[in-house]
Amino acid sequence: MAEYRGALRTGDKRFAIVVARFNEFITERLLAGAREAFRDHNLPDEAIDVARVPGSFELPLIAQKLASSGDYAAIVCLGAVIRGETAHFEYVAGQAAAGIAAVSRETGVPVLFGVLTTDTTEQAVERAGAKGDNKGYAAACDAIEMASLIEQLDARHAGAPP
Ligand code: INI
Repeated sequence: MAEYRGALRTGDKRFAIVVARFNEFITERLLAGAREAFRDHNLPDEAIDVARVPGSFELPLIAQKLASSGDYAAIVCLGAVIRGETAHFEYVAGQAAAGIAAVSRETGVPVLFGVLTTDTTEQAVERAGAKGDNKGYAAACDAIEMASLIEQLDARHAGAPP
């Protein structure tokens, strides 16, 4: 029996972050958290590209463009959808989640869902705090783990008989 587990090692991989400008005071904190997580795992700033989109609804399209470039080991999507602010919360949050999941499956590149979906602004602020309480930090760590797992599975597959 073989068991695979992604390691929190970045190596010479490149990562991309797509961040929504809507609720920018929250998403900038998520972005800072994601950058910090990559830095904590020895990834140089030059190995990270950041793309900004208007809102969470636009995250999947740009994630797809970046993922299909083949340049990145994983993509981190960051956004904040707050129920109190919109009657179409379900549409924005639902499409962001479904779109991000679809991009990941279609491209085979891990695309992480670092999108807060909360009832209130206060809840969003809480989840954009320091390290362990920052969903951007967590999503970047998950991106490193998933990229490593994919790398291991690809290496095993490459060595297997056809
Ligand atoms: N986008 C968000 O990221 N968060 C929100 O809370 C939000 N609200 O409240 O509407 C939101 N709307 C914008 C949406 O993501 C698109 O950018 C817009 O509809 C244009 O397509």
